[in-house]
Amino acid sequence: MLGTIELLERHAARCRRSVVRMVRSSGAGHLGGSLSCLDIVTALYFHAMDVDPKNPGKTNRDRFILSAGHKCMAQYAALAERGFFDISLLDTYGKLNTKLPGHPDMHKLPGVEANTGALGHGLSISVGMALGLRAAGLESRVYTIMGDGELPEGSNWEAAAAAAHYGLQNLAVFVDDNGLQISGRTVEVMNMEPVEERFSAFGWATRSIDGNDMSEIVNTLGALPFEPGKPSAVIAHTIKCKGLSFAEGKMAYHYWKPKEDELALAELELDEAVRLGEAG
Ligand SMILES: Cc1ncc(C[n+]2csc(CCOP(=O)(O)OP(=O)(O)O)c2C)c(N)n1
Ligand SMILES: [Mg+2]
Repeated sequence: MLGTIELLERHAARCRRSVVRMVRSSGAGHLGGSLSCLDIVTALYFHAMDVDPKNPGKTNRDRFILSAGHKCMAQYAALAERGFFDISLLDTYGKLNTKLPGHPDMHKLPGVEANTGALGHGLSISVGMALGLRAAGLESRVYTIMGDGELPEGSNWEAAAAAAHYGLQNLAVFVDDNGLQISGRTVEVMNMEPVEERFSAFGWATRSIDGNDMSEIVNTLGALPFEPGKPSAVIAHTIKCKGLSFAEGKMAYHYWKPKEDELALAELELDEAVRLGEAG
């Protein structure tokens, strides 16, 4: 029988394949960041979060905020895999009047909690939600994914201060620290290191992990909140484009508009990963 980690890895392999399916349908997409955060997104939807695909608006659900909204192919893939909608809807990604636009829209797709894509707003939204859940007496958590490239946005640090001030232990942030953003290495575009110490100095409880290692992700989720009365920040070291050998760690694949031969190569590689997962 498969254990938790193997099952989650199987879901992640299928979700990676779904990401490339969306790129096939629309012709392009934010590949790199979607693949780097995908293991975390998978663990959230299949291990950590109390959500109900049949009742996506239930009051006591956990909330997921994808602050770096351009990574939404990861969320769409996980929502489809979890049964929020039929997987064929993925083929409408990025098309006119789709429920799956290039940045997530809460008014179009059940399961999406906020409209994101303008970087630097997700943490503020998350703080408000965490405060609201606590005020309502609910045990629900807010899980937020940020990109390392959005950390320089000043609004994040107002939100970080507020989260600590209000002792929001029901808030957990994952920084998808893939070392790259749209135009170069994050430390060269705007150096925010040391990121973990920065959150810690703002009053958060912190951890650093390998954000593409399912065991580490699951252990980390099991340890939340890291300290009572504090928000938790996970600096998740990841690889941009994780899972596609020819693209891993390369800035050129931030936004991917593939030629047919490269797309076919990607499909072959990810089909094989799915097959291996199913065989395991
Ligand atoms: C306010 C704002 N400024 C600029 C952009 C354009 N933009 C889209 S993705 C991106 C890079 C983000 O880097 P990161 O958060 O590290 O994401 P990843 O590396 O995972 O793709 C930028 C600058 C934006 N979406 N919003
Ligand atoms: Mg990045």
